[in-house]
Amino acid sequence: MIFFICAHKELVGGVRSDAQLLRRTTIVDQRHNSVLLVSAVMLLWFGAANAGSPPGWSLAGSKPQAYEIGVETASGSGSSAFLKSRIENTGGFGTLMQTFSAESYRGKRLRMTGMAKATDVENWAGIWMRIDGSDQKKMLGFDNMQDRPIVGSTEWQEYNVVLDVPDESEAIAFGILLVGSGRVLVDDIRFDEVGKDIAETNSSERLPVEPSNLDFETK
Ligand SMILES: [Ca+2]
Repeated sequence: MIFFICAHKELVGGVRSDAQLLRRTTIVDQRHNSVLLVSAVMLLWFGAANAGSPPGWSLAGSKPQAYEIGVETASGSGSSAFLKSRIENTGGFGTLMQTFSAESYRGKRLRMTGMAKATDVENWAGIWMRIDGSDQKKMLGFDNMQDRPIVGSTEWQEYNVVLDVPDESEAIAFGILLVGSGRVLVDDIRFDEVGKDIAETNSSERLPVEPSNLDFETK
């Protein structure tokens, strides 16, 4: 739980600084548009990794300076985003994230689905979603896959996070996080309203419907 609270504060702090950085970077990028275009065309053919925030996304976390985000384009299979460590001992986590209004999803159960691929993830990684109210100290919902982490090296695989969006929700933050060193790719994220028959993945909310094994006879 301590990690959850720390993560929340760091993520909120990281967004503001990154938004400012992004604005500055955009101005510089416009000056070098022609150079970037030529480079992009040359690299695209072989598959390229372009450093810098994908539009709409930012880098945050407890140690964002230890991580790098960007877009990777593989020949024939489109673009995905990467989040990777810049150093071996990161001393924390980095996340590729964005935030949007909860307005369209209030009172609904929301499932986030994303494709992810891990390479040499030393500690763990996961896709995550957080539901925020007007009081930023209190999360209304949060799941970062800590109880079902992505570890080591994996092929492309689909992952889900399911959370209720209470009526008092203001914002929905989401992304992919990487704790420690390694590299993750993420792509094709989508959000769907689901019924109450689909269980929430928020571990603290996932309580059994009934008490069980009260006579201790279950083997
Ligand atoms: Ca894609």
